[in-house]
Amino acid sequence: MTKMVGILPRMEAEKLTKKTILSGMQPTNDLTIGQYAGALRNWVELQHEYEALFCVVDLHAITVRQEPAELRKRTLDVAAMYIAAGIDPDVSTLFIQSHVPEHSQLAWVLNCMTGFGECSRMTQFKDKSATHADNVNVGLFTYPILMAADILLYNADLVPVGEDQRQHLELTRNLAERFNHHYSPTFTVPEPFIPKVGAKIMSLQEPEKKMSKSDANEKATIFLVDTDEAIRSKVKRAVTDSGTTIEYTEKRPGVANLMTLYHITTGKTYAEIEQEFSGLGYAEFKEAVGEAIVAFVRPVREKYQALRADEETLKATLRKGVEHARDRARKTLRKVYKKTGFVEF
Ligand code: ATP
Ligand code: LTN
Repeated sequence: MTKMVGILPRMEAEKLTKKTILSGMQPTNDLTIGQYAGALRNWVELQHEYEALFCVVDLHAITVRQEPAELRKRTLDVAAMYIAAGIDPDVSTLFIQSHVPEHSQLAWVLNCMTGFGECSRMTQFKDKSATHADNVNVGLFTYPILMAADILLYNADLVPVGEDQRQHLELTRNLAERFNHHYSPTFTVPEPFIPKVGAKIMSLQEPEKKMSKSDANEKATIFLVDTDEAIRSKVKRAVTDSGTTIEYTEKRPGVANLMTLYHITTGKTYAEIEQEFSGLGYAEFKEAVGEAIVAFVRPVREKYQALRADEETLKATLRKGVEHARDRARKTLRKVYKKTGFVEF
């Protein structure tokens, strides 16, 4: 191995020795500051330390109804946003999930190893069945198994996600262990990477609820494509409480959430923020939070718009990514098929 490394280009050699991270997001709407805080921010941080693969999970997106032209556009939008937020396509592998058919193929094998009861317990399934009661399809039910396939196909060591994905990661770990135990060691059992701060950014309108890209109330969510004016107005109208001081406490989720957003966009600690606003009121605080988010989002939005204006380059980046992803995926699937007992093709 050491000898081989000497004749390989540096990046390829590093890929052979580094641990792997993998993550993805659904192209169901514009990305939010919540997704940045919970996941994307850590992808950017970790990409240099790990061999990093990031996909746009379009197969997952169709578990709720999608308009085809919109889905196609949003898939490229999300890929561009990954780059705009700091993913370097020369360092990380970026690709579209449906371009690697091995995801669906491995998902089938894992489907046959997952209990009906295990899927029934998934809280995201329960929530989505309630919000999409007119379309509770089987794909929504087996969604976490496809996610497990995404992760296990690349033997990811670490999966950077927000708090709401913890249960899916637990299922992924169980499936990896089950397969390894039933056949022979095959999959890496992945660890979730859920940040201490920012793993669950709350809605600006209902601070007891997660900020979601599909919230019906636009004022509840800050999108990374929002204009400066939209951001200022959303923060100004954010629901707080009847208190007056700026303190980080779970008892005041609205203020705590704004403090977290201020921390994410400025790097200041909670103690520094409390100090900065001691003696000042909510109006001054919200104004500062609004400006900090504007200053953070503006360059991301502008870079995104430039990337999106050149679709050919974006598609070429994704084509380059998929080649590397497929190489890895094929190898894992071949092993899995063999161990399962399928005759070699
Ligand atoms: P939806 O609400 O439409 O189901 P979503 O907003 O949860 O979607 P996903 O594509 O499911 O978006 O999430 C992508 C990643 O961003 C996941 O790792 C998820 O945990 C993280 N994430 C999403 N929303 C938040 C949030 N409010 N705070 C922190 N992390 C979040
Ligand atoms: N279910 C995830 C998206 C997702 C994902 C993955 C995340 C699909 N496949 C693999 C990490 C690794 C969500 O955020 N809703």
